[in-house]
Amino acid sequence: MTNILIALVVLLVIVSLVQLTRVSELLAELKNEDVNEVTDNDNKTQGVLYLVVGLGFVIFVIWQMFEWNHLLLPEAASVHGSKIDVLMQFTMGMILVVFFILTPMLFYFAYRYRGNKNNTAYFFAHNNKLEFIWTIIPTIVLTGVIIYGLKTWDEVMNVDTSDAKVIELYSEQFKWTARSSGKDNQLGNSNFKLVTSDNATGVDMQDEHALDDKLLREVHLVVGKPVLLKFRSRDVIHSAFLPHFRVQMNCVPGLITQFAFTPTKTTKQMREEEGEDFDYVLLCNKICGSAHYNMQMNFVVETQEEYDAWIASKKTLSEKLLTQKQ
Ligand SMILES: [Cu+2]
Repeated sequence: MTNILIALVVLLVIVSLVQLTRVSELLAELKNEDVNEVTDNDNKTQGVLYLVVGLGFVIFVIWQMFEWNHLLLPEAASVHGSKIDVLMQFTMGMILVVFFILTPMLFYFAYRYRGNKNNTAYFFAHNNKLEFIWTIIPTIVLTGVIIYGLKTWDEVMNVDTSDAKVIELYSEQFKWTARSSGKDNQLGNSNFKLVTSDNATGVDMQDEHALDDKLLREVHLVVGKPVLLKFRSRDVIHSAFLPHFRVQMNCVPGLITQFAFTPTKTTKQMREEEGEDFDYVLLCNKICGSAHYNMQMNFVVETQEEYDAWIASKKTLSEKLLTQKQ
């Protein structure tokens, strides 16, 4: 009901504005004035409006930077995450410097050089020096930013994974299933042809590495220990997104993708800093269907002792098979 009322009010405002314009046009006709003629006064009004809008926009940007800053992610909770944060801050810093120089100039120039009956335009066709400056400077700066970005990407993606704990994240519309690699730290093979109602992720139980694998509804990680996540998808492209660790990787049907990282803060530490209800969360960052928004799983970062106790309480796939047979 409120929405209908708001729509009605907007409609009435538009109708009255149109009517007002028509009335002023009719008045001008009566006075024998040309409504299409732009006077110096009109230009001044437009110029001042430009200044007001431009200044308002810059003030709004500064206001939201302070007011909404708390909505941004907290400091990265992974080793590589701080590199990504520094890259982000560097890029954002440059954008802001350029923004705060150019935006006021843009609006001020529109005001300063507004139309004036006594002015004629200055014919200015070409200037090699200017062309040179505004081509070369952005080229050098952007090349630098790109090289810095590629270097960071290379450092983040090419890490030593030899002693990382291997965990698989299996995505489907609309949930995640995790598979821990068990004591041998090797995931058993899997194949989509093996997917059944009892074997929802298609694990090949003929492969001996699969016997000690554990299917999990929640992923636990040890603080300071590297982890290698392997991603699969059953249906469409999903995207595994762990915002607090600055981790994101597509999950592509028919392909295994991966991302290795080392968490640096336990869930407990984060709760002390960010509030009691904090949880590390795995989200899907590809719009993969109607319940995409609900596709998430909890991650917990804890000490080695806490992890050992938790993982020991979970059944391996071969233990599950045994209980099924009994
Ligand atoms: Cu998804």
